[in-house]
Parts: sequence; C-alpha cells; structure tokens
Amino acid sequence: MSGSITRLHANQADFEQRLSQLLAWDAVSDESVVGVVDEVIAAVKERGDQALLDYTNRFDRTNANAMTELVMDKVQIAQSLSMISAEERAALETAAHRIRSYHEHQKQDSWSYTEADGTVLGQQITALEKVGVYVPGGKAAYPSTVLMDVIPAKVAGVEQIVMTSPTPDGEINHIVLAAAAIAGVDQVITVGGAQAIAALAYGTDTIPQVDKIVGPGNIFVATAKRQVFGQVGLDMIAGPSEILVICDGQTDPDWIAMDLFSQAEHDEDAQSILVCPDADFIDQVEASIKKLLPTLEREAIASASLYNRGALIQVEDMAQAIAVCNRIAPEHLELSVEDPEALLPQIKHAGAIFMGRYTSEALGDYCAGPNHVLPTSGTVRFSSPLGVYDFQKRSSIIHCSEEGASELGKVASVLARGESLTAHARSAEYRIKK
Ligand code: HSO
Ligand code: ZN
Repeated sequence: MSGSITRLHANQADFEQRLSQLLAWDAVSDESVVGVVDEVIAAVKERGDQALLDYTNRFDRTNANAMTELVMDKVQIAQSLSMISAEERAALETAAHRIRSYHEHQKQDSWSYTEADGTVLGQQITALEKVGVYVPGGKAAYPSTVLMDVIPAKVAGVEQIVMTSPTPDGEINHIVLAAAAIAGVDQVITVGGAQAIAALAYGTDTIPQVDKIVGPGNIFVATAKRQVFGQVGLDMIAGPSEILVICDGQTDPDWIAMDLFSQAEHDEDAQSILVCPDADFIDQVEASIKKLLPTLEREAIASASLYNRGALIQVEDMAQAIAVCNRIAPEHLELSVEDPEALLPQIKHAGAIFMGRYTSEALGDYCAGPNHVLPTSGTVRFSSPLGVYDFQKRSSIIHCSEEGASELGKVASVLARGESLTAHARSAEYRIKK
C-alpha cells in the first residue's frame, strides 16, 4: 500500500480542528449488531447450555454433543505447557513473574481509626469471588493479555477464574492455554462471542455466573459486554490501540519508526503519532517509515493504520509537545528524550508512560511488569490501567461506642426528622443516653 502519513504543525491555525478529525473514533454502536446480540443473550438466558452448544457448533464449526466437551479443568489446561517450546515457556514464566511482582504493589489493605468518642471507623477490602476472562480467537488471541487479565485478579485473591475463548474448527491455541495455566486460570470454556459473555453474566449448568468480565473482543463481544453491564461488572470497552511518541530528535529514527509500527500493526484503526520539535528529524522518521514498512509481516495493516490515523506533528518546543500530549490523552506515551523525569510531572493524561530512549512500548506490552490493559480513545482522562484494585472492593465499617451512638443519635435524629423519616429518627433516639 502506498500513501503518506499526515504531517501537522501545532502552530497551524486549523491544528485543533485537524487533530480532532484525526482522533475521532466512534465507539461501535451498530443497530444490527445490537439486535443479533440481544437475541443471543436471550437464548442463553432461556436455554442455557443447549444454546451455547448450538451456537458454538454453528459459528465455530465444532461437533460437540455436550457442553462437557467444551470445558477444560486445571489438569487439562496444564497439558498445554508441554505443547510449547522451552523458550516460550520460560518467557511466559518470566513475564508472569514480573507482572505479579508489579501488581503485588497495588494491593490495598483494610484500615480503621478511632474517633474521640470511641467509635471505630474503617474500610474492609475483599476480593471479587468469581471473574470471567474473555480471550478472542484467531489473530487477536494474545497470551500476554491472558497474563495481564488474570494475574491482577489472582493477586487480589479472586477465588475462581473462568476463561472463555472460541476454538474455531476445534483448533486449540496452546500458548494461550499455557499462559492460562501459568497465570492460574481454574477453568477454560471453549466458547466465544456474545454467547460466552451471556453465559458468564447469567450462568448456565456448566458455566458459573461471574461477578465481573474482563478481556477484549470483537464487535459482538464488545456489544454483549455493554448489554450485560449492571448484571456483572466490566473492565472497559476498549477502542483501538494508540501510541504517542514525544521525541527530542536525538533517538535513532529507525527505532521511532518501529515503535510507531508496533502499535500500527495491531489493527487498521490503531493510532500512532510522533510529536517532535525538530523538522529534520521528522523527515528522517518519515524516511525510516518508508524504508521499513515493506519489511513488516503485517505491512498491510500497519500502513493502513499509519496512513489513515497516524500523524507526525511538529511543535515549537517541549512545552507545546506536552500540551499536545495532554490534549490527546494517549493510551501509551513514549518520552524518547534525554531527561524524561523533567517532563513527567507535566503529563496529566496517559495510560502508561515509557521513560527514555530505551523503553519501547513493546517491553511494557509483554514483560516489564505494569498492565497493558489501558484506557483508550482519551478515556484515560478519567480512568486507569487494569489492576488489582479492579478485582477488589471496599466495605465501610462503623462500630459505635455507647458514647458515640448517643452523640451521633442526636445529630441523626435532627436530620431524619428534617427528612420526615421518623423511624430513622426514633431508631437513633433509642440509643441516646438519658
Ligand atoms: N499494545 C496492546 C497489547 C499487546 N501488544 C498485546 C502485544 N500484545 C494493547 O495496549
Ligand atoms: Zn501491543
């Protein structure tokens, strides 16, 4: 594919308008998809396992006679460990170890304190009990995402983790299953699509009803997640992946080009943007892009992504680069500069920040430790990377002393009577010391 990558200058009068056009992304809301998905959800609610079996045999061209044939326990999952190379297994284990160590730091602890009247107030942290992890089939089945979704849940103390993933034509992805084994998945169900989401949300005879569903999926899966939200918790409905590279013009332009490709190769709608104050350097990166694109296995996807949604943005200085970054609120930000620490405090919105020339986003995608499940499409303005806290919840604790109940009773009584809720008032008043 030939084409060219959009070049902008942040000083252009219409810069904001052109940037908005480039960033515009419509969250999927296709009426016909909603219709199909609602039908699937209703069928799974009504006919449970039988509906799952019918859909799976039809859509994934399998020949299962019973749902038991589509369920794997821990022993069966672990068999995949012997189907992958020693090198792959070691890499998965190293990545899992790093991801676990990082997420251990996120664990929240219960706390309490005592008021002057002797009342103890606190917060108790508990883990979700059951979590469902969706893993897409085909080319988007990433073992690394299995680690990123499952390990924080394990660290949080989730008791039961069920993974669902389609196996079109019965083809098993052993690296995905090996990742599931290493991360600690309890059960794998080889069912995908909206039917898998419905089953996790409502439960069937073989699939447990879970408290939260995490993991990416195609438009049917994303739509199904939207439809069952409220019945279950969700991680997020992710849009296409994005990277913003801020470079001072001193990094090898080939490195920058390849970092941009590393997002662009995910899909045609992925977005890779370079922001740099040096026009000559931008020319060099553009030349590197032209030179290296044809060497990519996923050239077609990467070039579609770069030419439709990518951009090379020239800025006046680093202050303007930061302003552009905060406007975009990217999922991934590389600070490919000499002193990234100096810029860091000014970054207000970015899902993951890769500091310095050596820290490529790819390292974070696989094995540095932090989670690669990040808010996209600017939603990082109000949300955070997937983490242990997404699998924990908080209960408030109130333990009144006799003294405290008496004093608070007077306050509650006044407020309750003001709301005309007299049973509340009298309940509080009973405990006021005479
Ligand atoms: N960059 C992707 C994660 C990923 N990369 C998985 C490779 N495998 C989403 O942020
Ligand atoms: Zn990636």
